[in-house]
Amino acid sequence: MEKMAKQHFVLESFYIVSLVIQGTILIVSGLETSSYTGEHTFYAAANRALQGLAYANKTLRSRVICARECSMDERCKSFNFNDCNTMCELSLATRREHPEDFNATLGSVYFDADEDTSRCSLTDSSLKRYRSCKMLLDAGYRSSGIYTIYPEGFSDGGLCVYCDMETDGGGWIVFQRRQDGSVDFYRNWTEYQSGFGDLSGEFWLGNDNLVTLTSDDSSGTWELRVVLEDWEGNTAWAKYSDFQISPGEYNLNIGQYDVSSTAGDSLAYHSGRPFSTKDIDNDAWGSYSCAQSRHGAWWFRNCAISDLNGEYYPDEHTAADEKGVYWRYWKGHFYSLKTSQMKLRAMRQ
Ligand SMILES: *[C@@H]1O[C@H](CO)[C@@H](O)[C@H](O)[C@H]1NC(C)=O
Ligand SMILES: *[C@@H]1O[C@H](CO)[C@@H](O)[C@H](O)[C@H]1NC(C)=O
Ligand SMILES: *[C@@H]1O[C@H](CO)[C@@H](O)[C@H](O)[C@H]1NC(C)=O
Ligand SMILES: [Ca+2]
Repeated sequence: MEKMAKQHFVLESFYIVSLVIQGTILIVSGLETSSYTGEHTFYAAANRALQGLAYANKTLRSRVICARECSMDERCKSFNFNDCNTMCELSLATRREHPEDFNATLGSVYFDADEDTSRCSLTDSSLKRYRSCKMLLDAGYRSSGIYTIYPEGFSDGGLCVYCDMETDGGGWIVFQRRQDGSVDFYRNWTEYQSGFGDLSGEFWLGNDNLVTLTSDDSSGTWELRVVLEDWEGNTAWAKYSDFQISPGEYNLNIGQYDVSSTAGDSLAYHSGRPFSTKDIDNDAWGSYSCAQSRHGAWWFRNCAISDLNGEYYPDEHTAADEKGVYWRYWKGHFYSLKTSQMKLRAMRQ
């Protein structure tokens, strides 16, 4: 194998990737230089991950930087790099030690020092491209996590999503998550349009992605599920049929509220409304800006019966100004919730 003084990144056909790192490493940005002694060769298995053995997770720019992190830490025996969300997971063990956890994972690449690892690649020809989390579930992918899906209307690279494979039968594409306030949700139109945050933490998947997903009716209509948690650990949910987001102003279209839901219907009030953000006021209340006064971004009418993109409070906080993360018919509009998730699933696929 060819060796170079600098990092060397060989991309062969069929995803067999080798990475040789020796001596001084110059990181691509050109700003950061770091050196260490020793020599590390990592072999790659595409579309594979060693699951459940990570001792550290980091969002890093590339697999080369992830390789450097691993080679600089004595504890690190292998790592997974997910191209979809550029997540680098360092592990204490290798696939040989835990073959039962060495699973097929679309979009992830597993690396360790074992030459034979490159034979474990799963190539495109042995992998199907699935259009949704539901199709992945039906194909046997049972763990919740980050996957690349290939719905109609997206480019070849597909769409990187978090699939919830457990709730209510699984197969849900999560498009909103609040859980700790680590991501600011008081953002502008452009940011809500393209999405923001971190798929393994708090995020908004993006209004354009929602339009593209829900406009593909080749797989039937979509259902929406909202899952909420209060500060005492109680949970509640609300489910709706025929969820669709329109192009243009991202109007919220929802059908029937599932009467067996436990959270109450705090979304019907917003049905049909366009989206509003702090910089684009599409609410029904004249020159007053609901998004600005509520510190949120939602399908506001004369403001809100729910606003799950409101300001995150580190406790229930009696937000008398309705600025919190709330769902009125469950805990009222002064109660800011601990967690919220919004997810969609194709009803027939
Ligand atoms: C890996 O896949 C196997 C078989 O599908 C499953 O039993 C196991 O739980 C998976 N491991 C993890 C950590 O998800
Ligand atoms: C790393 O992330 C995975 C999911 O991507 C999670 O299951 C695991 O608990 C995380 N590990 C650590 C140490 O944060
Ligand atoms: C939206 O916010 C981003 C990030 O803060 C900023 O770069 C961008 O200029 C803003 N766009 C508008 C139209 O204000
Ligand atoms: Ca207004």
